[in-house]
Amino acid sequence: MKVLPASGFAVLLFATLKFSTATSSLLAAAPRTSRNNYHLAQAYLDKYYTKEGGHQVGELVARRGNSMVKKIKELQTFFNLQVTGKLDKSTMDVIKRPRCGVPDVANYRLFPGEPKWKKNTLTYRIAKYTSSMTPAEVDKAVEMALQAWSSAVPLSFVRVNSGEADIMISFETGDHGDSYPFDGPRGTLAHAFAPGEGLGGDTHFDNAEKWTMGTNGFNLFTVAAHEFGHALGLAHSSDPSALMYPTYKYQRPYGFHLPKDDVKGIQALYGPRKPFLGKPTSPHTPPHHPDLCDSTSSFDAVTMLGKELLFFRDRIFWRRQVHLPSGIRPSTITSSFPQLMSNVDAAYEVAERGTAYFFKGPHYWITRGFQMQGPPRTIYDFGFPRYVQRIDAAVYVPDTQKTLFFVGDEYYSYDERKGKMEKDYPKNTEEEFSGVNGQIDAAVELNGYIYFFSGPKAYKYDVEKEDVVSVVKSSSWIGC
Ligand code: TQI
Ligand code: CA
Ligand code: ZN
Ligand code: ZN
Repeated sequence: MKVLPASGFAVLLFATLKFSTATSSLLAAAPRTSRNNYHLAQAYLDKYYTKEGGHQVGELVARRGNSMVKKIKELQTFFNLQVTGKLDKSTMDVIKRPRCGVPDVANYRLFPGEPKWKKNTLTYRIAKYTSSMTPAEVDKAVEMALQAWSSAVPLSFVRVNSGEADIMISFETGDHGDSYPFDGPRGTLAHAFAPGEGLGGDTHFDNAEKWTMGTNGFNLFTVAAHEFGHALGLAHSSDPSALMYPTYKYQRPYGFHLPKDDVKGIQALYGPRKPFLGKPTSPHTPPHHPDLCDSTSSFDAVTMLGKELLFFRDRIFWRRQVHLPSGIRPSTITSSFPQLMSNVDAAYEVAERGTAYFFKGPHYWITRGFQMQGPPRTIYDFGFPRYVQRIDAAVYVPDTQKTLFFVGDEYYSYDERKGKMEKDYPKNTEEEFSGVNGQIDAAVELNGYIYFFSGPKAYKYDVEKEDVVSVVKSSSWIGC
């Protein structure tokens, strides 16, 4: 078996699906006494929660009991379960799930001496811009990259336009006076200094790179989010799913969530955000859905499914009748599509076939209504090149029987009749869909119009006129 990092849901999802047949038979064979549960849990916790577990040998039974509770709580926090410290049903379900043999320990690293900021409000200033993006785009990418971190810890970032800020941000070429000259296109993209006085926190981007909002070049949000991790005190992580892992992997700015390992790392330095509001959730209220009507957020995916429109964001989806904007209710994705869990990238339906397709990372699932049809498949079945690792949005256009897949600032066209990707793609989205700006987060076709969701905006695009006919707030679609 390939060794996988055990942090994060993507991996778990993979493990669960892959071995689900083995699970059920194992579970059926195991006697379900609580004593048995205790020993199973103990073995599991000792194996995967080794950091505290190693030095228990020879200690008093009472102490050992205590540390079990601690480890159970850690596990419950890790798997987003209710933190009871007890071996309740949902906890035992996780423990009994087969998995790869890698502990759930963190892989983040701090710098030697663990430098960190000694105040909670930090100033930043963008002192020099690049010519490859507009200043407004740079401002937005920087703001979103800082916000990715401030959402996890009690830090706030305040922008200033003059004087010395804690985090001075600039695009620089070649030698720029800090004895770390840039090297022209590719190679080093950027660097940041660990927290401290003077150069501390300062973040420089190589102006020789092609910086972009999309995937055509280096994505500024992605690189800035990584650099700000350094500027806040994180070194590189050995967890390949971490933002601080030292390889470039495009991250979608909208709907971005700091990976678990980075959250653990930054919280090790600054503690969690709002530590006193962390009330345990009762078993019958669903976990908090922050700002359901947040007018700045977009959707991860939108699709028709039968007679309903489905809107996905994070762990939630909304169902509505096309012509009835009332009675829209959010529910968790897990409750209807357990395999998808959260953060669906894209979805579309081919109504005449009665099938829908849901995309998440390099996998997709087929459904008939709410019924999943078999295990996940790979998106490379559609003929995507290997560098496409996820899809931002997908929409089926019945008139042409083509499905359009949006990836970064480009899109692909898939011929559903021939079952083949069309030649001469990808094409640039903004060039082909005049009036639609920014990266597409989600798209859906209704009565000859394609609705494109991009950040807080929803564009209504007339397919025949080839132009945008109106723009509304994305959130107005779910009754906000
Ligand atoms: N720049 C390196 C980086 O930020 C510079 C660097 C190496 C560094 N080791 C460091 C900075 C330790 C602070 C502390 O990682 S880079 C990525 C990657 C780079 C690399 O240009 O190579 C990103 C910049 F590898 F993750 F993709 C941004 Cl996202
Ligand atoms: Ca360079
Ligand atoms: Zn520099
Ligand atoms: Zn780095």
